[in-house]
Amino acid sequence: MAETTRSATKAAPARTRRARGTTASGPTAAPARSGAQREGAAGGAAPAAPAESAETLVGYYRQMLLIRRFEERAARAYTEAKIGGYCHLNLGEEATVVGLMAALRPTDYLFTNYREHGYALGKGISAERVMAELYGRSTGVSKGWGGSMHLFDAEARLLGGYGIVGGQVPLAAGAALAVSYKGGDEVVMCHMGDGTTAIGAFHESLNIAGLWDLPVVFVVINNGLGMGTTVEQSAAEPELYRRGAAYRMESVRVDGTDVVAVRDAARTAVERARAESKPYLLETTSPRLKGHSVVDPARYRSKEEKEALKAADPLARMALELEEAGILSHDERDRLDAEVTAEIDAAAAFADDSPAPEVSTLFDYTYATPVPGELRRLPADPVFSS
Ligand SMILES: Cc1ncc(C[n+]2csc(CCOP(=O)(O)OP(=O)(O)O)c2C)c(N)n1
Repeated sequence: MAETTRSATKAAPARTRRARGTTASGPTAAPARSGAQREGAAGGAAPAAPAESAETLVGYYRQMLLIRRFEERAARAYTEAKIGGYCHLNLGEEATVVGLMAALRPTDYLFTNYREHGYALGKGISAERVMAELYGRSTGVSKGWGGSMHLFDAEARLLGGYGIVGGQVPLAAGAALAVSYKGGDEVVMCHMGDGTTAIGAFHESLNIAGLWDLPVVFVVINNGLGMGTTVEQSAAEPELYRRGAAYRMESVRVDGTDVVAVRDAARTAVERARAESKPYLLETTSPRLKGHSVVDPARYRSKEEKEALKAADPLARMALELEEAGILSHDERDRLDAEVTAEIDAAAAFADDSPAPEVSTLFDYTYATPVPGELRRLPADPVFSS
């Protein structure tokens, strides 16, 4: 049975029913800080998991498979020197990615860290445009200037892709303030790794979001490691979702390898942010199947640990579940795989065939508005060549 740290108070009624795979923590009794707004708004039972249609489940499986094949191709392309710079993969997080994205509307905003290829795909950006960005091509989502860590597409409302650990968290709080100020009903979702919860900006952002009732869902993607450091080595409170209590923010931990459980927990969080303008802290737990980035052989993991990871693979688990439930046979799965692999092959070919960006556009996206007297320092510029 899941553990709870909720205090049964008037402001935070005990949950009567909890979504599958979740552990919850609610705000403790709050003095009347924002008056009636806070009264009775801190609890709320999570919706029961609906029975899923075979179509929905196969659809989720397909999306997870797409992310898996995309990331495998990215790793290969990196070793072929087609991708430069840093490159971090979502291998092991596929169920988390798909579950979280299924809870968002197209108009909702998303901020992530540098481990974001799958989220870009989940936000509806084509595999071609994401792969082209990894290859540094002008057809990429960030016109080839961002690379793997800086995917950005304002139209899809993916507002990055950040390489600075925790850099995205205050920006997400700021975006939620903008939504709130304009009176919109969009929600901001902000992802980060477990290691990020020790960064000062994480706490500052949660504090302000709690204080000002911002419509933002913070999601800690807990893969057990910040590079090679375990959560237990770096966090005084390793049950990270409990950090929400310090900001009187409802928080839940969910099994990140269960796509439906993630989606349901995320829906609860997102709807709470949308309907009540309350922030939420969601923690998902999933394995990081490979190293921190594609160049990390993860030598800090024992042979036994690496072996155990195979059993934790969410994609293999879902394939087995669908087969056992008579929803997707082995042959059907192979066909799906061939289809998805062809899609990724096409994305890689598109990236390969795309041109590099023009050098003259190097500084075009540095500032939102023109900077008077800016020294552009392009190759033909005397300042650059002198
Ligand atoms: C401010 C800052 N400090 C250190 C780094 C170096 N660094 C890059 S990734 C990383 C680990 C972050 O781990 P976590 O937040 O758990 O995310 P994950 O990589 O597991 O997704 C560190 C320390 C950085 N990029 N930014």
